[in-house]
Amino acid sequence: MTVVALSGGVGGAKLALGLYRALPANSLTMIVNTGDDFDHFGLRICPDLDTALYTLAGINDPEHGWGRRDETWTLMRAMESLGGDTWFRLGDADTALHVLRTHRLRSGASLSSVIDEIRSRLAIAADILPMTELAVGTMVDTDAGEIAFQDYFVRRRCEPRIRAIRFAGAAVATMTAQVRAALACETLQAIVLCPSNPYLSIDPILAIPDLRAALERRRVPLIAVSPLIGGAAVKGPTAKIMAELGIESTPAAIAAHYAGLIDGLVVDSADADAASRIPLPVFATPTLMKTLEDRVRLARFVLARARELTVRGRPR
Ligand code: FO1
Repeated sequence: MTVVALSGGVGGAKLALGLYRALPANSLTMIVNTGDDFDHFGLRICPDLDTALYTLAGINDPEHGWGRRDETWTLMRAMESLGGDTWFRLGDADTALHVLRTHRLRSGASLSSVIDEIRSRLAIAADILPMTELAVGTMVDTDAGEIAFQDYFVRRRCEPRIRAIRFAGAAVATMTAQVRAALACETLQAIVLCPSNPYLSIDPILAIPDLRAALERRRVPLIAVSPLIGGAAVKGPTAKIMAELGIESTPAAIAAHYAGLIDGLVVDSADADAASRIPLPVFATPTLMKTLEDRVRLARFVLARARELTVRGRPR
């Protein structure tokens, strides 16, 4: 049995870790957003892929969710003293990964192969796949003009008001061969949309035309987990962005956003009454993931509910 999880960064990786621990070894494949990737000081930075690697390896910073635990910051202090930019905080150990990846990519390696090399080094028994090998960049149109993702998210702390979001390059991008194989795998049992920001983190994955088409052709249930708890996001700007885009921050709006794609939605117990307004199977359970036990419990719940679902419009 294998399970595919589509994920962005911190929130999605929490559930992915639960799935990783709940499933037998080598049963989980993560398809990860690369719309946040960017070049900084000449280094290729892939935040969501690195968050997936560090989280599944158990070496992520538990406070921020991104970066490594027990990190040191000599590089950033030296950078500051030299007058360099410090708005994007690169830890010393984390930077080793950015340097190695950049070196490998410049030597002609694919991003998929570099991530797989690191995955193997970190002894992770799950596949971690970039959604595409091609450049896709999340661009945020705001009242301060159009801004690249990290500039909006980190440098400007999501403060500008969002008017629209686009994924530059997505229309001509294609999924990787590994993503295609994972979605066509004979032993695939379920596909999970992790509780990442739907607009900034899951949409870039869904914007790749052949990847979306493969999801639509699936023969297995696709279940999403709402990132909202009682109308607010646990962390990050999901609710703020929904308000700015004129969307109510409710599970019904999340279900509508994924309409035509998902077979069921997991919502927090605080949102249990949303079910009556959603034309899909809705399952309520506590979705706040503070501990590893919370992550594994939610993962088991999601897998059990996925087993009960039928794929819309098609017999299984
Ligand atoms: N997020 C921040 O809010 N501030 C940072 O300084 C920061 C540095 C950083 C370094 C490496 C890395 O892999 C991720 C980092 N992130 C940081 C997270 C990153 O911006 C992610 O794209 C977002 O969390 C969205 O997933």
